[in-house]
Amino acid sequence: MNILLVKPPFARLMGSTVYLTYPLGLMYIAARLRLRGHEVAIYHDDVSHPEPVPEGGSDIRPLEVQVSQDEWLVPLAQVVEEFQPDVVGVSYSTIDADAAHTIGGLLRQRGVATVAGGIHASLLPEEELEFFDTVVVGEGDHPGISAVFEDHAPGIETCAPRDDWGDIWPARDAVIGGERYVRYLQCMVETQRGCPYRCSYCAAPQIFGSSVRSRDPADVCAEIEAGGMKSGRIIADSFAVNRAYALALCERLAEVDYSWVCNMTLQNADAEMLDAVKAGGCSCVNVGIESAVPKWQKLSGKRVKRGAPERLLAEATERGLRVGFFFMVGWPGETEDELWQTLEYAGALKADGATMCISVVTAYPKTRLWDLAYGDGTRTPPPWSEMLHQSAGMGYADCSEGAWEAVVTEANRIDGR
Ligand code: B12
Ligand code: SF4
Repeated sequence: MNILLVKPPFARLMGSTVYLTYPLGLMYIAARLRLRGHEVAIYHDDVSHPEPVPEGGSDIRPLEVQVSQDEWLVPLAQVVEEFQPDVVGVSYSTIDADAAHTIGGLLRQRGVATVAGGIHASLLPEEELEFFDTVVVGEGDHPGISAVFEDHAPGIETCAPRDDWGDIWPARDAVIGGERYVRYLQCMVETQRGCPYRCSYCAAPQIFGSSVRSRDPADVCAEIEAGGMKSGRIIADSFAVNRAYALALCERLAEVDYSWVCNMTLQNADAEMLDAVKAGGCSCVNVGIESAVPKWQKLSGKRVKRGAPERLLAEATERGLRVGFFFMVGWPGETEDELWQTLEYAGALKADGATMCISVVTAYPKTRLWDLAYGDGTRTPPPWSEMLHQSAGMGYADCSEGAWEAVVTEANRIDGR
C-alpha cells in the first residue's frame, strides 16, 4: 500500500524556525509500516512545503488567520496527487488541530481514507471522528498498526502503552524535504516513555501511561552513532525518574561523542545525578518550577522545596552544566502581585546564569487544569489554534487587561523572545 503520513504546519504559520518540531512519532510509525512492505512518505508541512519555514526570528503571527487560508494546502494536494496514497495518517497536537481538520476536509473531498492519531486525537477521539475515518488513541508504533492502516475501518482504535516500544528506530529518511530540519532536531533521540507524576497542565501520562518504559542504553547509543549525531535533545518525559536506568544510560552515553539536553524533575536533580549526566555528555538540564508562589507550584503538581532551584543552579554551574527553568504565569485566579513575584524570581535566577522559559498558562483538554479553567462554564475555550503558551490571549489571571499585558511583555523580555 502507499501510505502518506502528514503533520500540519506550525513553525511555517508562526513564521519562525524557533517553532520547528521533529515528527519522531510519525517516523516511528513509518518504520513500522515499512516493515510490512508498505511504501511510506511523511509530509511535514513545515519542511516539505516548497516554501519552508524561514530561518530565525520569533515573529508570532495570528495562527488562526493563517490556518483559515487555504493556499498552504496546495502543495499537500499536489503530493497526494503524485503519491496516490491508499490511506493518509495525520498527526497533531491541540495547537495543530484546526489545521489538521482542514487537511481532513481536503482528503475527504478527494475520497482518500484517513487515520488520525497523536496527542489531540488521543485525548478527544470521539470529536475527531467528525474529521477522520479512523482515530487511533495512544502509541501508534506497535506491530498492529499496519492492520489499522490496511483496514482503515471507521471508528476508534485504542493502543495500550507497550513495554517493548523501542524495538525499531524511527525512519528519519521518510520526510519529504527532511534535510531542511536544523541539525539539532535531527539529533533528537527518544529514550523513555511514561511518567508517574500528575502535573495539572500535562496530558502526556494519559497517552504514554504512568509506568516508565525505557530503551536499552546500548541500543540508544547505537542509534546515536549510526545517525552521526553530535548534539541534540533526549526525549524522555522526566529523565531521572527511574534513577537506576538514568545512571546506567549516562554511563553508556559517556562512551559516545554526543552532547544533549533533557528535562528532569527538580527532586531528582541531586548531586549524584548531576555528576552522572555531566559525565554522560549532558550540557543542560531543564527543570519545571512553574511559579514563585507555593500555592501555584502546588496546583501545577510540582514539588518545590524553598531554596532548591537556587541550590540546583549553583551545583550545576559548579559542574559546568547549564540549567533551564520553566515557569508559567496566569494560573486561574492568580493575582497581579503573585504574577510579579514569579517574574522577579525568574529574573533573579536568570541573572544568576539560568536560561528561562516563561509560558502563559494554557489549559489543554483532558487535564485537571482544563476542568479548573473551563469546568464551571464561566469561560469559553478559544479555537485550538490559539492555545499557545506564548500567547497573551491565554492565561486565567485575576487582573486587569493592562496589567496582564505588562506581565506578558515582561515574561517575554526575561524569556528572551
Ligand atoms: C519535546 C516536546 C516538545 C518539543 C518538540 C518535540 C519534537 N518532537 O519536535 C518542543 C519544545 C519544540 C515542543 C513544542 C510544543 N509542545 Co511539546 N512536547 C514535547 C514532549 C515532551 C515530547 C514530544 C515527543 O517527541 N514525543 C515522542 C513521540 C514519539 O510521540 P508522539 O509524537 O506523540 O507520537 C506517538 C503517539 O502520539 C502516536 N501518534 C502520533 N502521531 C500519530 C499519527 C497517527 C496516524 C497515529 C496512528 C498515531 C500517532 O504514535 C506515536 C508513537 O507512539 C511532549 C510530551 C510527550 N510525552 O509526548 C510535549 C507535548 C506534546 N507538547 C505540548 C505542547 C503544549 C507544546 C506546544 C504547543 C507548546 C507551545 N509552544 O505552546 C508546542 C507545539 C508544537 C507542535 N506543533 O506540536 C503538549 C501537547 C498537549 C496537547 N494537548 O496538544 C505535550 C503533550 C506536553 C504537555 N504539557 O501535555 N514540545
Ligand atoms: S513530569 Fe513532565 S511529563 Fe510528567 S506529568 Fe509533569 S509535565 Fe507531564
